[in-house]
Amino acid sequence: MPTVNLWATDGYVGTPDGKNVYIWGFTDKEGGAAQLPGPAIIVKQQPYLIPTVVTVNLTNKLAEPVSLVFPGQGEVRVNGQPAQPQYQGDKLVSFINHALPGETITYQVTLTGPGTFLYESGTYPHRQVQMGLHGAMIVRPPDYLGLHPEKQTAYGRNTGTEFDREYLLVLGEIDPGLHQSVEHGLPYDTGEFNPRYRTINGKCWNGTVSGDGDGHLPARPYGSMIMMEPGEKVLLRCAGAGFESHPLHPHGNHARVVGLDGKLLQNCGISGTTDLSFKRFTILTGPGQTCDLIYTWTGPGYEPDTNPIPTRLPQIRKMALAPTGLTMWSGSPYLGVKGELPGEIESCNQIGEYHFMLNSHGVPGITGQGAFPGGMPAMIAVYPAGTLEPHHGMLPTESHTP
Ligand SMILES: [Cu+2]
Repeated sequence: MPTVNLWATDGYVGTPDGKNVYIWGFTDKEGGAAQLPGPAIIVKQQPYLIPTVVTVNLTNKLAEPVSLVFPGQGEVRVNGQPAQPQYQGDKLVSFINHALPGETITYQVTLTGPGTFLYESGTYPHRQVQMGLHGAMIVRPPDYLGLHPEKQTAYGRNTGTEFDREYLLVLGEIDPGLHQSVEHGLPYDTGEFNPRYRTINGKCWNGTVSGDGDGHLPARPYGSMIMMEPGEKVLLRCAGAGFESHPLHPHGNHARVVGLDGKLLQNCGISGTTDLSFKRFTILTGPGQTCDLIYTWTGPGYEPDTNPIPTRLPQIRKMALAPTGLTMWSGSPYLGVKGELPGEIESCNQIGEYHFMLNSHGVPGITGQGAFPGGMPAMIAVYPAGTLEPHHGMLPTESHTP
């Protein structure tokens, strides 16, 4: 059975306006700094009817109690006993047994089934979860087999959830006022919540287009640069870790919602299976909610010889990104083709790939310091067929050795 070791600790993350924000968070490295979001717990379920129990050892390096809750999972035992909420007098402190400063506590979590979930602190959650004490939990179906066309699925074979690549998008916000109050031990009124930064995997634009494990963002190792090839099925695992709802819109095509809150949108009745999955223009992930989407892009006719598209070059001032002299235009409307670009303009499309935005349609969500773009736009990059390495967007089959 898989065992995961987590430490609750603190750290700092940078913001696009050059500030450093104090955070709390989890790390799976002893002596490591807090990570935002916490390390994804990825486990493969045991064959059906055999319970899968994940052991999570939490060591608390913070100065107040910290605990872990696992929304959507089955029974949780703590140090072998049934879990209990914790009170101080008549005041609820934790939804579940917590670790006091310096202590280690062991949770045994019985999984309910495959899907995308969150784990988070159950202690003063209005403060601790918002400070960063949260992460994603991904449960793979028992028949999961990576790189197998029918068995690389979100919910199991024959559930219509096969995918070619997968990306984790943990959505949240940062109110620097809260973080500053916590850093200096001052009181904070949650009613005054005023997030200045909306984040995907802890990052604002343009950190959202950095890849997995980019060295300059060590506390935030999960990328949100969606890289794919035409026709591929891309599983987007969205998890709402903040207080706000985030309406994400992938440009280029609608996405199909195949799972909500770690439940497959399919009903198996006596007379067969009813497919309850649906396509949406904009997909809302609410606080505490998870949402599994499958996104495909198949642009018809991107052949310069057989399907010439009469396209006029945009004006130069519309092609550049601000005054940088960079553009997302390759100089050609054809996938995988680069054309002439005038003047000093340099193209970001290194091999003529297409870029679409994947962004929040909430206005505060796509601005930062009052300007667009900021906050939570990310990008989808469609690469010409056969040019993308298979490892892009592949999370490990299991994050911790069984
Ligand atoms: Cu949009």
